[in-house]
Amino acid sequence: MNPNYPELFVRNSENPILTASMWPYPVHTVFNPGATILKDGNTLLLCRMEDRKGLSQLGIARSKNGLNHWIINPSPFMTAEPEIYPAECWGIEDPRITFISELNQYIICYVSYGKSGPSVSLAITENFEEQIKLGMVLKPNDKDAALFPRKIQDRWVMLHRPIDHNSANIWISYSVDLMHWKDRKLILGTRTGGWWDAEKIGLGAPPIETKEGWLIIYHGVKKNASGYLYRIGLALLDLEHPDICIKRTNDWIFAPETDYERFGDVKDVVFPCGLTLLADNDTIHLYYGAADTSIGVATGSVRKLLDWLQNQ
Ligand code: BMA
Repeated sequence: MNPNYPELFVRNSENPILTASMWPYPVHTVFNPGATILKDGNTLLLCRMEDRKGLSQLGIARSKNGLNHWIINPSPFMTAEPEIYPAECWGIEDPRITFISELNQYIICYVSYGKSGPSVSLAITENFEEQIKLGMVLKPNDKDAALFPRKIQDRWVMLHRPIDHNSANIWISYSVDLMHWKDRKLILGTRTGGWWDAEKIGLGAPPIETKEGWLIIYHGVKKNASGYLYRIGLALLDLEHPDICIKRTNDWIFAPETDYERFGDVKDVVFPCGLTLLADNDTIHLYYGAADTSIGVATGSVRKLLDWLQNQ
């Protein structure tokens, strides 16, 4: 940590909180979890688990306080089913969970990885006991998708990251039935040259609704002589017109620093896919994949993030 910058997300001292060796069955790595707080108050993480074939599936870990004493399900929650969904023949990855109170269901946006590249698929679950896959909704090459928790002007809204003309930016799309998405629009693009988010960007966790707008945590990638660096920044989208970005971070706010973030299967990666907002409606637990190998959590405050963003 550099004392000249604010520490907007504070790492938990027990990080990494989840590693492959804690799993009740063989997995090579666990990372990039989606997150939610269940009706019983427990935190649920839907973790990407990569095996020694190199392919990923999704498994559940639960904890009372979202920090420690994790209980891991004895078998995966969602596996790739290439016979039914050929688009997931190389696995399913990077889930992002949104609770939709209007439907009383959780919607999981996840990456299906197949021969044409990554695509966005949806699954729906009431209680994380079982789930129903809705199938692919955004064709390859597309990923890093999450739903907003409510309809905006009578339509469901999704952020996602298509590769368009070799450029990886955050787009918004709309749907009336969750299956057909249209009116795609670019809302946040990579910057250029030496910027920390010049190579590619993508949504991190699902948007957080605040009075000031939708707070977005996104990852930005910089390419340098030693490879790619995955760091995290913020943006604020207009509440009723989320295709309008009101504010965007100049500085990144969280970056690989510790050994477990700097070294692993893919070095120098922090990659959040989920967060929980605690009962005070301010404290955030941000869950992130560290070096594509393990899972870390860092704590932040919505108020402090917004204040910092407004002063950028
Ligand atoms: C991205 C995704 C993530 C991964 C990251 C770093 O493109 O594939 O799943 O964590 O790269 O390897």
